[in-house]
This record gives sequence, C-alpha cells and structure tokens, in this order.
Amino acid sequence: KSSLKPIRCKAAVSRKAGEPLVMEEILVAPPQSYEVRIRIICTALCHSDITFWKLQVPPACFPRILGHEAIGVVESVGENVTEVVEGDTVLPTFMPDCGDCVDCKSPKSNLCSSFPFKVSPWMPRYENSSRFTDLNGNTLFHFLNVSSFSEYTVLDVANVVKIDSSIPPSRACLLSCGVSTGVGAAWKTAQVEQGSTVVIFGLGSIGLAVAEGARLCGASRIIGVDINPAKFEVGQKFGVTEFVNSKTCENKPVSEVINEMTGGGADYCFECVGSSSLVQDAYACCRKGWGKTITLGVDRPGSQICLNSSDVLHNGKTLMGSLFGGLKAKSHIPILLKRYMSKELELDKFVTHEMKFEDINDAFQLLLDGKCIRCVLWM
Ligand code: CXF
Ligand code: ZN
Repeated sequence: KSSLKPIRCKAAVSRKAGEPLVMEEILVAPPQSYEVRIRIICTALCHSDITFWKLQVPPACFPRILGHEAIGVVESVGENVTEVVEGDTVLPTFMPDCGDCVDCKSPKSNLCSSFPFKVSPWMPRYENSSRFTDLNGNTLFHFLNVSSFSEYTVLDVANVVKIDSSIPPSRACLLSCGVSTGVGAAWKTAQVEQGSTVVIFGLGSIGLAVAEGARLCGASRIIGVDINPAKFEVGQKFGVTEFVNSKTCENKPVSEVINEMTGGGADYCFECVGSSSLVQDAYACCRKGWGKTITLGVDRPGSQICLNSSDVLHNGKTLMGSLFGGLKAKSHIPILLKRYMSKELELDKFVTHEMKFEDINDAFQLLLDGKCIRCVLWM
C-alpha cells in the first residue's frame, strides 16, 4: 500500500463562486486507511452542485472539486479496506453508511452518527485533510464526500456502494444522488401506500423522482404543483396525474386549492423546491389526522419554518425532513438497481443529455436554464 503513488489527471476545478469551471491537471493522493481511490466512469450534475458553485458565504470554499452524483471503478484501496477491491464498480454516495453506529444499525434512520452529515471541504475521517492538490502544490477542497468532477477521486469506504458492473453506468449513476433522494422520500421516508393521494411541490428532477417513487408505491393521485405550466407534460411521463399552477390560483392560496381537490388534504405532501413558505403551504394541505409532509428542498441557511401552534396541536400531522430519501446507501441502492433491471423503476427518462466531461460548463448552463433533467458527463 505504501507503494501507491499520486495520480495526475484532469479535473474541473471550481476556483471562484459562479465562474466557469477550469479544466486542469491535478494530483490525487493515494487512499489512506479506510479510503478508496476510484476512477470516475461518468458523473451527472445535481442542483446542489449549482448551489455550492454559486454560494458566496460559508460553507462556501474555493478552489473546490464539485460533483457528487457518479459511478466509478476502484483503482486502489487503502489499509483496512475489505469491502471492495481494485476493479469493483461502485456508486459514491454523499451520505455515509458506516454500518456500525446506532443509527446505521437502526432501521429507522439513515443518518450515520460515526460521520454526521455536514458539507465539509475535507475527507470525513481526517479533519483538515484533502487528497487533491493543483500543480502549484495548493490544496483543492472536497465536496460532499465525493468530488466527482475529476477523473480520479478518493472516498471513505463508508461513502461507496459496490454494485453489479453490468448495469449501464449512465443510468446507475443517477442512484448516487438525485433519483435515490426522490424515490427514497416516497418509498422510505413517507412510506406511500397503494391508493394514496400525493402532492409534489416543485417538478424539478427531485420532484419528478418523488413522482416516480410514488408511482412505484401505487399512489393513485399524484398532483404536481409548479409555476411553469410546461411541467405538467413532463410530469405526466413520471406519473403525475393532475397539475396545479400555483402562479394562477386565482388569488386563492395553493393549499386551499389542494384541500378542495382532495376533500380535506393529501395523504403525503413533498416540498422539492427549498422554500420554507412552500413547506407551510404543504403542511397546510396534508390531511388532518394522518397527513405527512416531507421536506427535501434546501432553503437558504438560517431560514425558519413558521407553523401556528394550535394548528399543529389540533391536526395531528407529521412534518419530516428527508436526506438522501431516508435510504441506507449500502442496503437500499442495490434494491433500487434490481428494480431498474426488472423494468419497474424507470431511469432512462431522467437522462435528457449526455456529453463529454470536457463540456461540463455547457452542462452547467443547461441546468441553470432549466433545460435538462439529468445531464450525464462521460470521462
Ligand atoms: C443535498 C442535501 C442537502 C444538503 C446538501 C446536499 N444533497 C444532494 O444533493
Ligand atoms: Zn445531489
């Protein structure tokens, strides 16, 4: 293991907030104990990459290697790694699954307490430690435990899932973040049942993945809410059955419209935008007694959700947050991949664009303009 050497390869470095990524040669250090170095096969763009690329306030930090939705092959492993070997196909996941802590051992949670989720610029097991340097010897920061906008990257073994190498990489990689987050929120966090009525606020990639999950769980009504009327047609391909344009609700709050449509509220509401006032709307139109509202969207740091305390007391509703769809990466991703292979889970329709890694800045523009669902970049 001590014979492992740094690898020189290409990476798209985010040097300044909001500025085009720079294609550079960088050095990727060997994996330390409990780490693996992987060669990225392909990576997709997720909206969180845009969020952190634009961000000017902490936890922003530059220069950084973004990217966290990907698939790769293990190039080498550090000491104490027994779970994977060189040549294994793996999905990186930003949510760790150590398998050992109270939370990983409980079926009720996916929030590992050995490596509590935070948006850190470092490797999870070693504070202030990066595996990336530029050719001037300067440190490049990590992102979400993955940093896949590089031909090679280093991950903690808690952040990789070994998968079957025969699955098409451009489809499998979607389960590394976005599709898992949405499908998981319906399947694991909400536990949507057959015949349920579901409302999805925001029909971006995550909202569409929630629709796909709700469809798989047998929901009979899937109501999409968005301000862009074109989203209804898109949504229909993902199982959306009805559409509400919240911009043209005729002066009625959107929650009132939903309460009328559903005769007193939906079984499950999902907030997929990242707006605390939309969380309030969602909570206001899930059914009293058993309605559940799930939040997936990322609002500005420090924003507050305001709920009326007697409404909360009188109505018996549930409000839950969902990170990575409540999925335990190592046990649940293989199940979703099986459901893809058996043609139940449809992944193909999420991939609207595929291009070369070199063209990553064009891919950013497509996502910024709302022109793509998932754009897969081949290394
Ligand atoms: C997000 C979830 C919330 C914090 C930042 C990352 N996940 C993936 O895109
Ligand atoms: Zn993501």
